[in-house]
Amino acid sequence: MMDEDILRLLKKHPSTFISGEELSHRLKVSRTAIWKRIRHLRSLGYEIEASTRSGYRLVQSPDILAPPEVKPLLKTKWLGKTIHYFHALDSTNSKAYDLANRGAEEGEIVIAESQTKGKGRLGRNWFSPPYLNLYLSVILRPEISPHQAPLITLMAAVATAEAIEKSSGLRPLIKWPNDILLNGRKMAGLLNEIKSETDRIHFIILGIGVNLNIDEKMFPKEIRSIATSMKREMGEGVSRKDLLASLLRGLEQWYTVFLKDGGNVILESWRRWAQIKGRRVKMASFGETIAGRAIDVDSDGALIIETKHGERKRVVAGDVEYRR
Ligand code: BT5
Repeated sequence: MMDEDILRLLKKHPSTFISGEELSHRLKVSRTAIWKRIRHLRSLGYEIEASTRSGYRLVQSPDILAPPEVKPLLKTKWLGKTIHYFHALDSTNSKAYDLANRGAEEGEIVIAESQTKGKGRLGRNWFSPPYLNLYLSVILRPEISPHQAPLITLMAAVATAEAIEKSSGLRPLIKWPNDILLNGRKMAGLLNEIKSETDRIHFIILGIGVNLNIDEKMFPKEIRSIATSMKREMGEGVSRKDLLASLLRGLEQWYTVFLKDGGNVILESWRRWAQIKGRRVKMASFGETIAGRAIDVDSDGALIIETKHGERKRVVAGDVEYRR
């Protein structure tokens, strides 16, 4: 908490110094404790001028997603009140899974500025360079049956699409089950991991990666033609922390609705974002290839496809290709 308090006081008077004595008086801690926190803030990238005579002055705040930058923007009741923040992690999902296993509570979140082993589905990789994008994992402990868990993925997709639209005015398309596309390219991906028993969920880790301020040329060659970012689509960057705050607010609202009223409202919204009915699709699912027209998603979030022989197939997981 103290970092946020110090920054709040420094930001109040951006061009003037505030003495160590005043800070220590206001926050009721020693001047040495203040100095230690200032050193910590500097290590996070805050440029803070220190003078023995006059005290401290904030020269510049870094564009980072550290709690002191994010918390003042949060408009949530419980989601994101505890933020586990890292410069680098192997994967925010792995970290969140670990924390949840040790008893972390619903609503705690993990954020990293970069990931060395960002995870996609089926052992695939999520490209996660530092300080440009969003890599977020949310711990949820819903009291629902495990077969309803896919609805949480649909919910996260809706919240992500909405947050993207709010901050850019662009209208993304949700591609079942976990992609957010703009002009046919992937801007965001979702990876949910569950720990459950047959009839009970211990926790769900909601992993969300959104490409925000990365330049097209920075994408590795293999994905350059299939990936996009907010910057590429808009021609300019966005505030990562504003987008994060708006995403967390949306997630909290949708999750509350889901727990209270069930999945129908989410499915209705999801259908508007996904426009899936009647699309020609080809799917690979558990070694089988299915081609046909998408009919809809069912009440558990599974995709229903009608093959050219008129046979209806229900698919719970897999990779979809949209065909013209
Ligand atoms: C996904 O998998 O789309 C899930 C991505 C989830 C990433 C988040 S970041 C925070 C959290 N912590 C994690 O460790 N993961 C989650 P999938 O549908 O399997 O797509 C993976 C494929 O997308 C790769 O094989 C590439 O082709 C492509 N890809 C990789 N990095 C990308 C990027 N940054 N942007 C767009 N496409 C990418």
